[in-house]
Amino acid sequence: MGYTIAQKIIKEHLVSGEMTVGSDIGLKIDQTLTQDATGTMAYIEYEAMGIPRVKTEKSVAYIDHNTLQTGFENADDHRFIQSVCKKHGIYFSRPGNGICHQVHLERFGKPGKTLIGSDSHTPTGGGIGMLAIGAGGLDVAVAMGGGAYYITMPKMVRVNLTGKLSPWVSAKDIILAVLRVMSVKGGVGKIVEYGGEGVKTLSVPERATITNMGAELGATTSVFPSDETTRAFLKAQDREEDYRELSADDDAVYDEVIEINLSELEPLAACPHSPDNIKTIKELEGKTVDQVCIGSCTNSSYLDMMRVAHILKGKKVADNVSLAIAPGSKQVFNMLALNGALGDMIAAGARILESACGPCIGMGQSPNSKGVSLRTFNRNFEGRSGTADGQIYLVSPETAAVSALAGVFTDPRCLGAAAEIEMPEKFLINDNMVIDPAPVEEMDSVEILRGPNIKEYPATSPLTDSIEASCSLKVGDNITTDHIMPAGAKILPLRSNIPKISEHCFTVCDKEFPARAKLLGKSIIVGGENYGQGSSREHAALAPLYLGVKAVLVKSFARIHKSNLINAGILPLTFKDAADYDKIKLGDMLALPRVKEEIAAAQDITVVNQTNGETFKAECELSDRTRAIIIAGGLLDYTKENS
Ligand code: MIC
Ligand code: SF4
Repeated sequence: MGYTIAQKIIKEHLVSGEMTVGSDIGLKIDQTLTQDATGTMAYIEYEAMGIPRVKTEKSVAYIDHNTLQTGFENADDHRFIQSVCKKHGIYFSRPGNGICHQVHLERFGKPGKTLIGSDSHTPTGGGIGMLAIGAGGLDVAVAMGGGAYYITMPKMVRVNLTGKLSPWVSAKDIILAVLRVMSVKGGVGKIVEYGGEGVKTLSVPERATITNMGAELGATTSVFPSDETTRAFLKAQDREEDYRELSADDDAVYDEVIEINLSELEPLAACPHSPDNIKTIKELEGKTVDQVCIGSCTNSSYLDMMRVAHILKGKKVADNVSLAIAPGSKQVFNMLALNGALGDMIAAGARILESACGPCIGMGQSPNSKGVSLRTFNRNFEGRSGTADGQIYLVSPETAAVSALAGVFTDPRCLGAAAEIEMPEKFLINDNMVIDPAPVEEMDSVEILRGPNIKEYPATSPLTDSIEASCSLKVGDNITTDHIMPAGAKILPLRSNIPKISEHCFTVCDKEFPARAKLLGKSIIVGGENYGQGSSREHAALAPLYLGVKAVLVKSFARIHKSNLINAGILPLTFKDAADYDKIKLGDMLALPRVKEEIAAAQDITVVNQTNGETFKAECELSDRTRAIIIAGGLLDYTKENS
């Protein structure tokens, strides 16, 4: 039996476990990336492990999220990360150099290598044939220290691309079409591999748009083959030597196959408030638009920006629209500046932003009240834009640009014949915003610069024999990490200060939650399906840990959040019978009388609702390793105990 692309990379990197679906496998990690909003905590954790120099082939720290410096906090964090990088052997990508995923694809990603990143959109690297996975900061810290990264061996999904996109239909429309088929939880426990004749018609950045938004499917990762198009991209980035051919064997076996005929696709939008709430632009045509934002790690490549500039050239943004554009990297930005495309954007009336996440993470450009905002981004969760009643639609750069000119939703196919925009044969290479680490002989003399906002990792404790705690919060299905630990300009600067950031935990759902949880001292959160979807932010586990949350009892979990809970020593429990969800109310006193014994013996967990007398069972799906982590009180304690 042949192998899929992902299975080939896994096989080459397997350090423990067996490649059978559902088994716990350990992978050797070649590269890591962090961004600043998760990075400070990841480096605090790395320091706590006491390993002098990273053991990976390449580790890069990017500053791209917290670039709005409204106080000392973010700038202090940047300096902290920069000094840690210098000391411990990590490359530092300065603020302004671009969004981590875009820059990593351009300058560092290599086909066939493994990459984990403390950001859920790390699978962008799948566009270049990497096995690139989003993880919690602590997992990334462990990998930097040379430890393996553990996942559950996923199922394999093949998306067969046939045909060729029509003019003005784009890669974004492909992934929105996949989301329409699979939904935001359809990818949980799976790797999505793209194949078929249609692959050849897509450039590397277009492939990366698709693998980036595999995160929205809940998939472990997504991957494209590495072929002549990949070679040409790497050559244009002046690193052809990094090329390696990679494709699935003809007799590779997939658990699921999805067919997408590119020729039949039309421009699509993900409507508020979920990336899988798909409509065609035709259905929305004529609806008034208030704001358009073009950029983010999904759609800010050179090709995207050139198409946008082409559409805007010689035209004017509609009076009712505010158009903001953020090129994804310094490389892209600089090329647009030199070839005149930036001038076309400015002349049309676009507001040009720095190369960073910006509006995607609520760092500025929040839309007006009830504002309709068309964004080329990847997430449109409620409130994420910074405007609680903002109506965010996710669309392609082409749809965004024509709609910005028209002032209403407009199908870009009205532009007629396709524009002649080619991938450059040579990108502009200038890595002067990447700072190298200090040579080994100088590392000891590097001083770590710690600002006053940087606080310690919250206290953990080993699992107790039993737990008695009230239900401090009851929520429904598809709770995102933006619900649990909101971001935005006000809260993001607190990412290195868990006591402070925890005051905002779950306030989107219930303003009283932080105070109530703190008062209770220990408590349990109850939720529905796909709990914790979205971001990899471990703060969504660390803030509950700080607030005394002992267990989260839900119908199902999203992958990264579940492992962040385990890393923080919080019990991830699922209802054995989903109907038992109705047997708990906010404030009920819950008891897990034999929890430690049951966890140790891999048995179901007994839950007693002492308030109404109901007793039922919950599952705690753990591997031998994660069981030991939970019993130890989290991954930091476990790592200390085992080193
Ligand atoms: C996001 O898109 O939600 C983020 C901000 O990039 C997060 C990381 C974070 O919360 O810092 C992610 O996707 O993991
Ligand atoms: Fe940044 Fe947005 Fe991409 Fe997250 S999704 S890495 S916030 S651009």
